[in-house]
Amino acid sequence: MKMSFRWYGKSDPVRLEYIRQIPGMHGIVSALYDVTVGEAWPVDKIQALKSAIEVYGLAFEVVESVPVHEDIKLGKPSRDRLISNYCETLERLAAAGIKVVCYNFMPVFDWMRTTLDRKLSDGSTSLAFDVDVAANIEVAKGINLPAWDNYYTPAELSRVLDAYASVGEEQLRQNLAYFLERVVPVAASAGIKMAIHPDDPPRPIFGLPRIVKNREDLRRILDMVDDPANGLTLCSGSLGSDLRNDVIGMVREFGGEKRIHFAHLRNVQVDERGNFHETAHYSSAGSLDMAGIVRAYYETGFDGYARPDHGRMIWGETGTPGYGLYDRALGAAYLNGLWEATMKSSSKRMD
Ligand code: DNO
Repeated sequence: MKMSFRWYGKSDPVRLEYIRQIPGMHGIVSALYDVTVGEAWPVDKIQALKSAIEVYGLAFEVVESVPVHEDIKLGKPSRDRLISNYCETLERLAAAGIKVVCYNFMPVFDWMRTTLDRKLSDGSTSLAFDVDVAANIEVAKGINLPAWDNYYTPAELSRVLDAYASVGEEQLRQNLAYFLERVVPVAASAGIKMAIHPDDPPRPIFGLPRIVKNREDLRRILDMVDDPANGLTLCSGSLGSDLRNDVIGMVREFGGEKRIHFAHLRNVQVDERGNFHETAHYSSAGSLDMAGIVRAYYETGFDGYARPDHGRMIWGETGTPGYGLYDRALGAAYLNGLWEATMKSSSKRMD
């Protein structure tokens, strides 16, 4: 397991010189945030990002994310040109030493929450999702829920939402298959592993189709192109915010088949209805058995990339909700501790 840390580039208030001080930190997960979605990433910008990271002795081997243009998800005629740009980006990233590319296929919105600063009993704050609040906003169609990595102006947003009126789950799946059939062979020959991120939360929002929610969805996606380069970002917090999802079982199944290339590790406190808030990484803080999840990775011989995922805001830190330094650093230390303890208490030894 190669422990990594997400960094939002030069404008991220979390500094690389601090990230390198977290014990056991292997590398940085990042992206170019100033390239228009759909355009090929310029080689000089990729190189500049790589150098900025490597100066601190950290590896740059994972990109999160190369966003998929909405026309590809919608299956519009322009998709062929956009897919060829996507392939160009993958080849350029491979040439710069990138091994894994994380992406998602969520229509319109990336992750979604109803609160970014829910106050927890210890005084920290975290991201939360309330089913009723989301439903009310959906009814009012006042789309002002917080979402990251949301690239639309309000006018574009209403246009793109309308465009989905005729795209249901089945059509979206076909559009994903079309994308994967073209992108995976290029990734495979360049030496890149594609890793789709699950829907977050793993349920439809605003009536939009969602096709990466559970074990069956993941299985269908892997079967679309049966190649190790068509793999998963297994996000414990996203999948785990539906209590019907057996995260440990998914790690064992898909990890056993070597289709998990990137592990997002975080805990959530969830109720039966799907309300949840994010917690400290510790098992005792939330609904997920983090030790069991790490054990499943260990026992399936996982040697891919992992990162602590969203943290709470603690110790007075301000910055990007979920992506401060302190709680994610505690998370990385805890996860590394679980890994070492699992390894040393196991008869099967691996590094
Ligand atoms: C949220 C993240 C997601 C993820 C994308 C991958 O914090 O896990 O935004 O980066 O969905 O494409």
